[in-house]
Amino acid sequence: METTNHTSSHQSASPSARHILHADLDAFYAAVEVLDDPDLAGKAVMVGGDPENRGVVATASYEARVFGVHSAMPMRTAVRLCPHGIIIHPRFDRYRQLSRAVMDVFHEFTELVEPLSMDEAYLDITEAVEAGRLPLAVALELKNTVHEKTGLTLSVGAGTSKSVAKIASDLHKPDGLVVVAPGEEREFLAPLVVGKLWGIGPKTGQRLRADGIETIGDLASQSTGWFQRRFGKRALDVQSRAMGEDREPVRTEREAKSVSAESTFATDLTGEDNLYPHLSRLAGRVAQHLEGKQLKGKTVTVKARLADFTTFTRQTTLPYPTGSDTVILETAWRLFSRELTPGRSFRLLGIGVSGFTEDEEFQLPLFGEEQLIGDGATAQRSENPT
Ligand code: TTP
Ligand code: MG
Repeated sequence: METTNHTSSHQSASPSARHILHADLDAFYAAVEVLDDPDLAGKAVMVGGDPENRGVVATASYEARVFGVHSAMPMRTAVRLCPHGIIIHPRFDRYRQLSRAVMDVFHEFTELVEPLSMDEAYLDITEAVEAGRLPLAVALELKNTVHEKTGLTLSVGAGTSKSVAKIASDLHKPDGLVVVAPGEEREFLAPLVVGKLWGIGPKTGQRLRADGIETIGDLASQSTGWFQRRFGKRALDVQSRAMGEDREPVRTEREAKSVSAESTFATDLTGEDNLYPHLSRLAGRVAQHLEGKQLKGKTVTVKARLADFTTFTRQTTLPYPTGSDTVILETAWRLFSRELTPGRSFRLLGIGVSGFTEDEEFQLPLFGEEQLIGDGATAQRSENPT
């Protein structure tokens, strides 16, 4: 196990410091396949769709990643890069089962668990630390308990904010453990590339680099006025994240108001063939997040930004709550395809689901979900020129 402690040995936090863990299972779907078939251990495992059928890699074992295989890559490309790779079709029910077992372990450590997807969550462990435990000890126990109870390994980052914890957990994957001590956030973040910061996508990263801002340290040393000019409404958020000082609370499932995913493209895109795959991927991500949070919502929102930065949203409310990627995608596509006039060029797409049900249980529709989404939905329009 790799254990890195970016700390000086003493950990006297200021009284108000929070202590947050970000935990993320390693190569989740592939790891489950290895768990259930030990013959696969140490082999290049690629979980995903059929290469003959334009299938996509959901995830790959670290042995396959060495060859350049990664999530969202066409399986055909993966097979070319890693011909000896073993392709396995996903078994979502089994992944959900293990996800629940892992989340149950998280809940043994604190009530304050914010799942982000099936294999990832924030844990606020401030209470345990205030009771005298070191974040490092809690993180180690979390890793050990998950491994004992499920056989899976995870990477954990610990810090005084969600963004620092998340960056830390990603740093020494797989089986990583990185603790950033209170007061050392800026030093920890400084050498990392700006793209590691939540909210800095490839395009923003590229523009910052053009201005000589490569690292989070370069970013953090800019003036407040510069952040304001550069990021407008988002200035304070970006600045506080760059300085490792963001105050975003860990939100338990019930507090979530909406679940969304968006992406800015490396180049502006036109046409159904180019845009549909992105919408499909976003729908999958949103469905995965909903699944992780055990939520279903009735309202589906599509957000789009044109090449000229005009931004608009289109929204519809379904007659029943859903968490299904198919329903979300079909609904989003129905909303979006109306906006897809020939030649119209898009720089960003996003999908959100909101309007969560209060009840744990709700009536399933008598018809299949897919049949229902065609009718019964009401559309709203809203525009905002950001
Ligand atoms: P991730 O945590 O992003 O990836 P991972 O757990 O496979 O690998 P890592 O060690 O880097 O954390 O996603 C969790 C699971 O979600 C992943 O096992 C498969 C699924 N997934 C997709 O289906 N499509 C995707 O594009 C991504 C990124 C993940
Ligand atoms: Mg993972």
